[in-house]
Amino acid sequence: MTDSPFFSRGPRRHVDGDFSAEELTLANRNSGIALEMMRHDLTPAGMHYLLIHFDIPDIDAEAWRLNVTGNVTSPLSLSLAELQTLPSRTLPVTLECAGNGRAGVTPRYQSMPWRHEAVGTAEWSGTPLRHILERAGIGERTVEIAFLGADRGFAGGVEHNFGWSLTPDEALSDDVLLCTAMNGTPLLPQHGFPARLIVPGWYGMASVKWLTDIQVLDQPFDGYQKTTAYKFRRDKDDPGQPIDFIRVKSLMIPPGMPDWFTRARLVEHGPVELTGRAWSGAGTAIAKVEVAVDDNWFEALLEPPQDRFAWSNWRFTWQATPGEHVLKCRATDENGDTQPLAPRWDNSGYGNNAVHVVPVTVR
Ligand SMILES: Nc1nc2c(c(=O)[nH]1)N[C@H]1C(S)=C(S)[C@@H](COP(=O)(O)O)O[C@H]1N2
Ligand SMILES: [Mo]
Repeated sequence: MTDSPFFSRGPRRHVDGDFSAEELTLANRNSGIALEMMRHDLTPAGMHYLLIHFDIPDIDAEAWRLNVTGNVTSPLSLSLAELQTLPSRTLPVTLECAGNGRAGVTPRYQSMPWRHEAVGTAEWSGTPLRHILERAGIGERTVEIAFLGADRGFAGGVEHNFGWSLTPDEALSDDVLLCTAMNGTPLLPQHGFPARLIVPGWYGMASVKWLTDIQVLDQPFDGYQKTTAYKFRRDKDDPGQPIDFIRVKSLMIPPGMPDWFTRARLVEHGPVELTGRAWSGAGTAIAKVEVAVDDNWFEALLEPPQDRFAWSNWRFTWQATPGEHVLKCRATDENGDTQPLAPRWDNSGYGNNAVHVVPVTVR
C-alpha cells in the first residue's frame, strides 16, 4: 500500500437529493441487473451487475501468470493452461455488492449510488483455490492470504491494486474457486478475464477479479480495501467492523408494465402472480419470504434454491383490486435473521438489506 500525494481523500461527503456528476459517472460504468431478469435462475453474463473500481485491465492471456509467493514452500507462477489442468468445480453463486441499496440510505454517502440492482447469480467454474495453495505449501505461521488484481488506482488518497484477503481456513474451503468461466464461457473482460476468485456467501468485494498475485502472509494484509474501504462504520472516525457475509435479502420483479421515465407500474386487476428472489450469506438457506400488500403480510411460496450459495425463487398470487397499492417483500433466513423495514444506518451506505418496496397502480 503506497500513500500518495495525488487524489487525497477528496470531496466525498453525505448528501440528500440530487446526484452529483461523479455519482452519475460511476453509475454509467457500473451497471446493475434489470430486475425482470431475476426471472432466470442464472443471470446472463451481459445482465449480471458490474462493480469496477479502477479501469478494466488489458490482459494478454498468453502472457498472464498467477504468482503465488510469500510464506510458502514452493512459490508458483502458473500459466492459464496450467491452471486449467487442475480439478474443476462449477457452482451457481449469488453475488451482491456490499454497497447495494446505498442510494436508499439517507443522507447518502457519495459513492456508486446503487438502488437495488447490484446482484446476480451465475454459474462459476474453476479450480478450488485449495489445490493451488496445497501445491504451494502454505507455511505454518500463515495468518492471511492476500489476493491482488491487475487493476490499479487511487481511493481515499491511497494508490493500490484492488485486493482482498482471507484467513487460511476461509481460503481452503472447497467452495472458494479460482474461476476461468462464467455460465460456461470464458470470463468477459469486465468480469475478471482471464481468472478471478469467487468467494461464495461473501459480499462481492472478496471475489477479486483479474487475479495475478496470491501472497501468503504471516501478518494481516494491509490492503486499502480490506483495512479501510469495506468496514461498517457509524461515522468516519469509527474504526469499524469488517464486512464479510451477505445479509439476508429479497427482491420482487416489479409486476405489470412500467412508465418509461418514472418506472411507475400499472397492473391489471384480478389475480397477479408476484415473484422474486431471496438469498442470504455464508450458505445460510432462506426459511421464509413474506409479501405485504398495503402492510398486510402474507407468506409466499418458497422454492428450494438451485444450490447452497444461489438465490431461491418465491411466488405469491395477489388478488389485485383497483387503486393505489404498496407491495413489499421480506425474507428470513435459517439463522432467524430478517430484513428490516427501513435501512439501517451505515456511514458508507453498506449492507442495506431493508425490505423492497414497490408501489403500483391497479386499473
Ligand atoms: N480486481 C478487482 N476485483 C473486484 C473489484 C474490482 O474493482 N477490482 N470489485 C469487487 C466488487 S466491490 C464486487 S461487488 C465484485 C463485482 O463482481 P462483478 O463485476 O463480476 O459482478 O467484484 C469485486 N472484485
Ligand atoms: Mo461491491
